[in-house]
Amino acid sequence: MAGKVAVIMGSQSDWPVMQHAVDVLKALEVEYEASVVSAHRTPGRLYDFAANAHEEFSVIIAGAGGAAHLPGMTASMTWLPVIAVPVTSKALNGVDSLLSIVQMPKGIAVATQAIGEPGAFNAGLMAAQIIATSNADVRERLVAWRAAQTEAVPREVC
Ligand code: RP5
Repeated sequence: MAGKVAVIMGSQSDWPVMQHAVDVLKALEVEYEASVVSAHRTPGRLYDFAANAHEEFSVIIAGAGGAAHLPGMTASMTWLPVIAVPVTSKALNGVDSLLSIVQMPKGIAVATQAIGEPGAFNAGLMAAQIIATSNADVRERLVAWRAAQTEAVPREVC
């Protein structure tokens, strides 16, 4: 069934955050491929990836930090949905990444998540939700995962 996710990040140093997206995809048995694609250090790699991504993938998760243009540049070159993760930065704790990514000018859409680990985790979930619209197996696992999460919240405070 359809639905492979590309997980790209601007640097190997983004992996400690971005691995949380991959953790979710693994848990829900969603096919994925993770790689480093830097908008400013490997622009040729970015162009090749974005121009051809629709032939292999259904959704893209893009994480980057600092003056983070990877998600927006990727989105400008593909019609696939791009889910963005503002990676926590050393200088400004990811606020720079968030503001760089979230303020996309009108005309090119990027689905920006929260800064850091929660954003990466939710990016994985969002990608799975998109895949679930056309893949019944992923849908079933996602619904079960959500139910287990709900079940795990105790009512009583101890
Ligand atoms: C961005 O610059 C990357 O996404 C990363 O978050 C940040 C720092 O990269 P490194 O200097 O650690 O490779 O392009």
